Amino acid sequence: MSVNFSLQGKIALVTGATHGIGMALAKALADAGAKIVFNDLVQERIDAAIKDYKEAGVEAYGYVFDVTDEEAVNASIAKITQEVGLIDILVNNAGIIKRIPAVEMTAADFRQVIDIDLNGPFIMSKSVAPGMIKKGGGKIINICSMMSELGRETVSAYAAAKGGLKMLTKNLACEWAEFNIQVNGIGPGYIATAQTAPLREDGHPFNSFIIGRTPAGRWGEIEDLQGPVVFLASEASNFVTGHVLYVDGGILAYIGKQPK
Ligand code: NAP
Ligand code: GCO
Repeated sequence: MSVNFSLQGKIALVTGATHGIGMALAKALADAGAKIVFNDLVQERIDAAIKDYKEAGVEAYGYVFDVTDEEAVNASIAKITQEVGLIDILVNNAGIIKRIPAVEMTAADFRQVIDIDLNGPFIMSKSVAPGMIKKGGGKIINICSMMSELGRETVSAYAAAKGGLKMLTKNLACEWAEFNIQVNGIGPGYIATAQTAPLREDGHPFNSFIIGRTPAGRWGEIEDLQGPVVFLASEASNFVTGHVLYVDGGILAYIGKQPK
């Protein structure tokens, strides 16, 4: 049985991929044969990332646009289509988190997280879908979170956005299946990146808490996400849609260490 994990001849757009999880996902897609397109908010970070990709042997095309700006997204997708080609794979990775107790969080802070983490993926998906339909199909992968399932103190906006992103994933999967577009999510657990650094540094008690709540007994590494993204971007997952694949070391399956 030859299962096709190859992405040869495919064009993948990964949002927010100048570092962190996004860059790791883009490099994995490139290793599987995809041509990489990515975006960020700042040209300097795009330029630095292109150098990083080149050092890793990846030819990447960088564009500056804000995923929440529908006009800029549509103009950029048109430019990408003209300069690189129609997008086969979209990874909605760009996202922010604000850790603020709900009673202290302003509506503006809440709106900003929802805008980037939920509206952004909608705007991006809506913009690339016509090209995918034209090509006869495509893959959309939304980077959700274990906070798509669970809450914790201070991350109300983020959990609401990622919970919504899980349902957006399921809904677009239903709407676009007839066009052979598979829409899935990846739900990372706690991954060691710049975004979670504040929770791990200087003996932060959260560090031992998470390790104790994770059956695998460790923080995830960005490399742990690379196999799952290639699977969901490839023909190997053509009958998988509306699914969120949790890459969390078992944390969502675990009630917690039982008392001795
Ligand atoms: P990160 O280091 O904060 O990277 C996020 C990226 O998104 C940055 O490149 C950022 O660009 C970009 N971005 C933010 N707002 C944007 C906008 N409006 N338009 C375009 N790009 C924008 O985060 P990460 O840890 O790599 O996480 C990446 C994704 O995984 C996020 O969606 C996050 O919620 C999710 N996730 C992370 C973890 C974890 O443990 N780290 C776990 C589960 C899910 P700038 O650098 O220019 O700001
Ligand atoms: C937090 C963390 C988490 C992770 C991730 C977990 O403050 O709880 O930042 O939200 O980023 O989303 O899956």
